[in-house]
Amino acid sequence: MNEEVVMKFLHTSDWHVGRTLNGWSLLEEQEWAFQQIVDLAISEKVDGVIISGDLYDRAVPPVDAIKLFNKTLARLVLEEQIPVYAISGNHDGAERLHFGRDFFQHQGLHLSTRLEEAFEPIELENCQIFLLPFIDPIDARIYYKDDEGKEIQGIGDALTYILEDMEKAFDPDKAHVLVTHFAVSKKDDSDGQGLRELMLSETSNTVGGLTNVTSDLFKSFDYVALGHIHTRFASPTKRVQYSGSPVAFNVKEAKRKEEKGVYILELDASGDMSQTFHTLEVKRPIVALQESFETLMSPEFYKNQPCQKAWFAFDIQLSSRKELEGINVRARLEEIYGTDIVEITFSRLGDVREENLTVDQHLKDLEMQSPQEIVFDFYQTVTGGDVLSERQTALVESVFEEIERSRQ
Ligand SMILES: [Mn+2]
Repeated sequence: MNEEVVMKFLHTSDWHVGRTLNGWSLLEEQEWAFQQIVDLAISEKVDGVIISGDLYDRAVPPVDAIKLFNKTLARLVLEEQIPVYAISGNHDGAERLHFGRDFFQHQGLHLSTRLEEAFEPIELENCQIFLLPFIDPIDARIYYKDDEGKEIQGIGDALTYILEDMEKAFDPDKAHVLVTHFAVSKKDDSDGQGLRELMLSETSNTVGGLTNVTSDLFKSFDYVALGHIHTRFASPTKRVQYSGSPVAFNVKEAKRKEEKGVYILELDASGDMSQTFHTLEVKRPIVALQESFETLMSPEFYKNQPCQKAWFAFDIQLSSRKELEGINVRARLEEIYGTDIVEITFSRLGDVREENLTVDQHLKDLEMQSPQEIVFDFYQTVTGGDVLSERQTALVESVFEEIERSRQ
């Protein structure tokens, strides 16, 4: 037993290197965050850095993104000899990231991108780390195709079998850590509704048809380092936890004004654990303002804003359509606030607002639905109440499954 040995890890996720904000590059912001993460890993003397998926924003990332990611990992792993434990997420090109895995492993960069790599844990002095990348239920069906009686419908079934197999490799004298990338709900939120609401801050097209995976599925693990949802407030428990992304990626998320950061965990062989959240400094904040044009242009208002030092998203409130006729709104705003204006929208003041709200509510309801649900509703509407047959339903599901796969 090594119960006196305490190991320290840094947990981060969803780096999305190469992400843009309405077309603006966020690389500088990301670089600033990664520098702080590496500095923290050094000053805290961690035994490893966990990155729970979505390393890149796209399967084929731009060259500048690859350079930044390479530089960050080189500093951690090669200069500082701090091991990295990482997996691919749904945004990553798993096969591309797989390149060099065997060479990197010897240097201390442990990266899993395939299901079959998840079952052999990395053995540390007092714990075992399992790296389970984001997968589709189809990957699990293929992996288990020779096992009769393993019915895999959704990701919940797949995870049940996968975790069972991992447990066979458990060393009872060590703690067990899982690094993975899925939408996991709190135990009492089994339809995932609460999670969907939080996920609206992310790309809304992955929100639908989420999950029946709840945190109790992972009860044999001492810590589950999750990625996928970009806010730590979606964490089901202290032991099944999202670190959130290190940077805010869009205006919706910026409106929540939550601080971004990473977790530092301390873990002994019996699974005793303590953790602290470390906030990361923001270089250039995203500021969302909802005001009339007149207010935005008045010095009393804008002298209290971080003009020229932030990304701005303006929702300009109008009392009539004619109000801003003949005015180059963007140019006027740029003179005061700077050229980093990522969004300008307009909304009507007064009684019209009520109406806008219901439209917003309707759009929000749509966003909350899975693509499948939207098709079913649409079918009902155009046929006057008919429901899809079993065959039609299966067809719709398979089409969306294919789209989902091609997107990864
Ligand atoms: Mn993500």
